Amino acid sequence: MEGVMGILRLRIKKGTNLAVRDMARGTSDPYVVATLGHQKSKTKMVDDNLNPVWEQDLTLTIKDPTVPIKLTVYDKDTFSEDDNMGTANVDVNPYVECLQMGSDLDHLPDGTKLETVQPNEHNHLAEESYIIWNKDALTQDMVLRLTDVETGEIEVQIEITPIEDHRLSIFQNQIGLHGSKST
Ligand SMILES: [Ca+2]
Ligand SMILES: [Ca+2]
Repeated sequence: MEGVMGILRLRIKKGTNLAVRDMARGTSDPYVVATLGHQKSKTKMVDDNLNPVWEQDLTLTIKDPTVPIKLTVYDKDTFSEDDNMGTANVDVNPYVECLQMGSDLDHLPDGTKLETVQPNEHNHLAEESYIIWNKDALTQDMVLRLTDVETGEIEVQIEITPIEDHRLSIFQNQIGLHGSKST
């Protein structure tokens, strides 16, 4: 667990109005792959559905706050390579900023709104979203507009549970991570 700042649970809820990648059938068989650095995790595939409900949790660990989580939707195909149905990135930095509040977080009541995140060209948000402190974790519900595709949005919830010992040293980690290698 060395260098780990927090455990990140990504709930992949559903997709809306996704792109057609099986032209003959006019549909797709979508699943979502989440990557963060070298970590990779994916949802099950939903057959024949452009508005799939996955409701599946993927778990990743945050080590470097400058690396975004990349979500890619694919259409599962049997006789050819799976088709790309768009991507969206989740910036981890706003959570790291919240984690820097350190032990102050412990005194906050559940449901405290820590930050409002507006849609911009980097975060792929389709609408305004909030980082909430709830039950010893940061959570955020978001609707992400997929890029590199003609249509589609996905709904995800992110939940980050801070690792106690690393709370105070997060800032140092942020500065020292690049170029330093633990052996
Ligand atoms: Ca296909
Ligand atoms: Ca397919």
